[in-house]
Amino acid sequence: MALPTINPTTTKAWEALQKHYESIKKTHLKDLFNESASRANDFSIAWEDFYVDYSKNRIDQTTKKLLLDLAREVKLDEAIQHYFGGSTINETEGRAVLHTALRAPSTHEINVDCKNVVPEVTAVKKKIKNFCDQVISGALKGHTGKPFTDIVNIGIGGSDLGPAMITEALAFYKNHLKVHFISNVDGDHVHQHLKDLDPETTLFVVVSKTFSTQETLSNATTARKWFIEHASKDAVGKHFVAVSSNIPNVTNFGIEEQNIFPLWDWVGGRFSLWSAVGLSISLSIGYENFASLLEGAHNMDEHFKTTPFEENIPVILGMLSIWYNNFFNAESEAIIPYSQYLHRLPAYLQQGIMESNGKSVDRNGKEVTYQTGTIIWGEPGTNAQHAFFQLIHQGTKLIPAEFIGFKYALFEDQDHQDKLMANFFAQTEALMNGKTESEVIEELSSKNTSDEKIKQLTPFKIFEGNKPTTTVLIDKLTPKSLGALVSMYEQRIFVQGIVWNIFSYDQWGVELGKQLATKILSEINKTESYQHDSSTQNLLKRYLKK
Ligand code: G6Q
Repeated sequence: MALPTINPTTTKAWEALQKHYESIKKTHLKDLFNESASRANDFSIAWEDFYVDYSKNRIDQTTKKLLLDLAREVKLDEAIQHYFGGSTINETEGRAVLHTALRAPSTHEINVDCKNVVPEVTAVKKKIKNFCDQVISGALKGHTGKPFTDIVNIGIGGSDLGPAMITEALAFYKNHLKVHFISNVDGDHVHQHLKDLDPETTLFVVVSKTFSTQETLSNATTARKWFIEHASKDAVGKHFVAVSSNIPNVTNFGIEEQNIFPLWDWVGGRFSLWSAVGLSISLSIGYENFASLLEGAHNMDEHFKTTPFEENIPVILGMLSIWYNNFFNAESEAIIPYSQYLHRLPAYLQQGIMESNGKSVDRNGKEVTYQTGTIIWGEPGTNAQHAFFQLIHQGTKLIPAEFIGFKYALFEDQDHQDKLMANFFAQTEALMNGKTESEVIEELSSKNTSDEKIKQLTPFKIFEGNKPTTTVLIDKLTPKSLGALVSMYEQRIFVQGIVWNIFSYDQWGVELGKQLATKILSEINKTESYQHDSSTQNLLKRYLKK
């Protein structure tokens, strides 16, 4: 076994944390700040252009010590070595987990089964660079000699969410190419896009690690059919490229081998944007920017690998999440980017976090007896403030929230930026402080409200506060800082998976989903018939009655 298999609840630290929780659970954050003038400094980390302030969390020095004791007792340090060293830590699929190798400099040596994988990674990067340079410059042309104007990424899950999120997030850096993402097997998705595309100037990038995913193959087939109808079969080679590790399936589909960008089985789908799966990112922002994205991620990897736990951003964030999930029994966490560019980040992280750590069997093959996984949700601020923030402020649930913001705006509109960031800072302060009864009464009195009205309204206007938040303040949204941010979350996923003693890098639930519809589809196509429960039977009957 490459990874330790320690049940976290059997550790001394877990027991100590349980006791400690009883003593701190009612303590108000305001009191923690009043007790220590150095709290903000004590519980924050400055790293490169990141400033991570976790002082508005319901912790004290003892909490931090015990959480890090827990990390040590479950042998997180040993696990990190195995992870970066290329051990087979994805045991249920018999694979290493090395998306970190995709962003390592070409001088590094990372061995999988005694073979250094870095030269292969470097060769594929070169292929990506050459291809993107040619498409962007217009040197590579469509079948009628026109340069490409539109790129269509066809993929789903890990072959869609990462590239789509990053392309949106780095829209400021993009070139003239328009990038589209088609993922859903819902035919309206593909046809809605196709209707506006020009077959002479459109390049399709079919992304599927396995090249056997129903959604992607259906969408690619429909796109190919549309292309042949509007152009010709012979021209397919000029307009379709693929990213896959299944070369035979791709060539069977009709894409030539030289137009295939390979990836490896040690790259998990949801961690694959750093590989050729990120081709559409590189096409959209140019290879140099794509390389900066990788560089930022690599820098965070190094920080994670080499920094003592006390100052290690992913370790601290991961352990805080464990604290709320397993001791406060928090049901979910919010991620609120104060940047419209990052509007797809919560959805992207939902996959990374919930697919990786949504497991109920531990690394010993036994059912876990504690909560794993965290439910992630969020939307950009300030929009989120006008929507679900009410529940975070005054609802009955404890929702730890992460606020991500940038010091500098990309269009340098200082007026907007100041307003945006005023909200950013005000919300975490308000979530912490709340509003006391006397503050509410004072506020209402100052508006000449009658005593009767004050009495009636006061209970509704009180905010308990004590809502934990973590603030990630970054200088500027650049490819490099975004790479570091995404890596920060990836490494946090790893930390939590190790503590929970689960395998974070398989996804049998997704595999099941891939099989389920096949049976019913054959029934809809009237090639088979099966027995179902009466509910499914009725629904199918209704669907088939046209
Ligand atoms: C990610 C998952 C899943 C996967 C898609 C697409 O970790 O495994 O989201 O990325 O199912 O798979 P293919 O790339 O093989 O089409």
